[in-house]
Amino acid sequence: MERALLVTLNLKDKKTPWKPEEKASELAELAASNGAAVEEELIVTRDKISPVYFIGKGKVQEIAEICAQGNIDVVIFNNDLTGTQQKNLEDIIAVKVIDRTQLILDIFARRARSNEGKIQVELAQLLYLLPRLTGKGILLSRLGGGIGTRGPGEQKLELDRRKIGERITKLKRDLESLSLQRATRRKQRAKFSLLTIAIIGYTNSGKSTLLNALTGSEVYTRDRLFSTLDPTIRSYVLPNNQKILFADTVGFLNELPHHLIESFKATLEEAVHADILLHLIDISHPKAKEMEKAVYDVLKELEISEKPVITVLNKIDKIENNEIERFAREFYNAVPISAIEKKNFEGLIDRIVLYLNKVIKLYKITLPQSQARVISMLHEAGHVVKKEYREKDVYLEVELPISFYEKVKKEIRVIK
Ligand SMILES: Nc1nc2c(ncn2[C@@H]2O[C@H](COP(=O)(O)OP(=O)(O)OP(=O)(O)O)[C@@H](O)[C@H]2O)c(=O)[nH]1
Ligand SMILES: [Mg+2]
Repeated sequence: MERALLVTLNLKDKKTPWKPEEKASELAELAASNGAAVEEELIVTRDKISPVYFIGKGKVQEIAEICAQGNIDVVIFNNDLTGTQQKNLEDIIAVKVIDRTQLILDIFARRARSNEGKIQVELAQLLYLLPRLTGKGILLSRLGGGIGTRGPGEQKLELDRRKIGERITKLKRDLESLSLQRATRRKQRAKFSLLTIAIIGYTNSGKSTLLNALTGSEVYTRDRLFSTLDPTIRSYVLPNNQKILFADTVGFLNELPHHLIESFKATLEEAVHADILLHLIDISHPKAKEMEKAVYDVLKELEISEKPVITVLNKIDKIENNEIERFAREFYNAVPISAIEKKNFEGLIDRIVLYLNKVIKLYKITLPQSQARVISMLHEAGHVVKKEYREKDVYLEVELPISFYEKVKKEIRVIK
């Protein structure tokens, strides 16, 4: 276990929705989620950021002493550091110094399972590291392994500048070809796809637990940040026998670095292509309101804030009953549930059906009986309200996702 010292900056006069202590406690959770032992947490108050040491030199020397006395292995800063700051800090502190983004990337590297996920993480790691490597390659290798030095699959990250360049070119090429394959697969899937609801939300809000409870699947859940990295999709049959899909997705975080979102577009793709977003909020968390905002910030970056969103308040088993009503009012029109105790799933399903009506329309379709495959497809994707055989044709009244109908209307040779 690496022994960590955490540093959070408190900029005077800068009002943010998260207090320094709250930011610090989230950093501690991130570090612990990554297997570090948090030994010390410092909050440093300053007027402005120093380009040389980020914080004051006196403070850096203090940190160096704490590190020496406490056998600290790594100092983690809660803000992005420049290469110069990082190098200057390491020169004085004499232990490895990393920042919040590197910590998050390290977590992602250890959680990545899919081939594409691994390439995305390593690429993001190297792109982040490259401009920060001023003489640091030697230092990092001298200071050994651990957080900030490992890529996906526990392999050591490349630290040689020249080799990094080659590696980046290769990873980009691999990613491109994978992305082409993915686009083809998605096209095939989209042609006959079922309606998809993506479960999104802040990390640790209970997304995987909800997917498991609804669909009886066994996605790994744990009380730590970023348990899920690769998306899982499972089918679900509504009370009217219509089949839909639920997608579990990677969790969001406050101030998720922009380029990190960029490199995770593929992982977030299920959210991007979903018909409806189910936004899960851990209502028992004191920062629930701010977390909701952080999620909307990411949705904006992904350019999907216009999608229909069902807000769901999770973990109501952890709060008082009278509070549930207050929160439901506060979070406009939200559905309160407990994923773990399967509380109020009826309410959730009712709401989903209500929303489906917004993205579903009733279509009247006549087509030849010989198109049996298409007919069964319409049964799968929609809800058949009426079906009549007329000579060689079938007349169907079927509720279909608008997006589905738009995609397949050419294929199904509709006879009006
Ligand atoms: N008390 C309570 N705990 C819950 C509930 N739902 C989930 N949890 C717990 O919350 C923790 C996180 O659950 P996950 O399902 O892994 O959360 P997630 O949103 O998938 O998290 P990431 O994949 O890390 O983003 C686990 O310890 C769950 O047991 C709930 O309704 N009530
Ligand atoms: Mg999860």
